[in-house]
Amino acid sequence: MTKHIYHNIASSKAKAQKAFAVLIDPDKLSEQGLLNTIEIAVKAKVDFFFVGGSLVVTDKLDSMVSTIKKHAKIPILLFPGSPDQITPKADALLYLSLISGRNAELLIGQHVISAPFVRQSGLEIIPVGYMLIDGGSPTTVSYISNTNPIPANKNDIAICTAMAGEMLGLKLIYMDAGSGALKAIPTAMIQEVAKHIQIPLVVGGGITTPEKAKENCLAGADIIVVGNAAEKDPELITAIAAAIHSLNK
Ligand code: 1GP
Repeated sequence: MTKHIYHNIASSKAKAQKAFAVLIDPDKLSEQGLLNTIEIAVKAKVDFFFVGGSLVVTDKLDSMVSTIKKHAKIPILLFPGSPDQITPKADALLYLSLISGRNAELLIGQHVISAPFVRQSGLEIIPVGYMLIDGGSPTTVSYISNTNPIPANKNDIAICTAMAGEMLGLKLIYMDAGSGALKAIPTAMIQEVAKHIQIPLVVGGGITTPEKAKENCLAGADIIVVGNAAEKDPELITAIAAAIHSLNK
């Protein structure tokens, strides 16, 4: 397997090309729902599938990744809530360190326990500084991770956290209000964080409109992630992809 996904993300950033990732939560989509989402995503030229969730209670991950592989060439990046959400059938692993929190397990503990298995998977490993931002109500991820999100009006904390993540050598910063967040991350915070880091910036959580997706890109996000809204209305994928890609020359 060639490991070129991060290289492509970084070179897109260098060219100011914006990308769209659709998040697939294996618990939430039926087989038919997945096929429908794949078909729409292929037509809309979606750039990535992220697959995973903070709490996955079914064992459909492996078969869902196989189904995506069978029907699309869109790269599949695992976005695991825990080390058991890893399958070598995907293309890459977002190797998340929850740098907004102070839960040692999610900063390093689970990485240590799963290291041999992760290495053996052959997946491209992309080290990610994962930052939870308060989205207005407790989300599954804030509950499960047992961490406090960064308050949505504390730009300075977000900036310093992202800067520290970059200086630690992490390759992406992912700012997330959490799946289904009431409020998406404020544009001003995205703008401030983007100004202070060189590495690509991923933004997700509570994004439900093409306008917000585009606004986030203009503020400096490089990859926009949408899960919930696309589950409810898969056609939204087409509109959001068009809005994001309209910024690319
Ligand atoms: C969650 O960023 C993702 O981790 C996507 O969030 O499901 O709210 O789009 P939504």
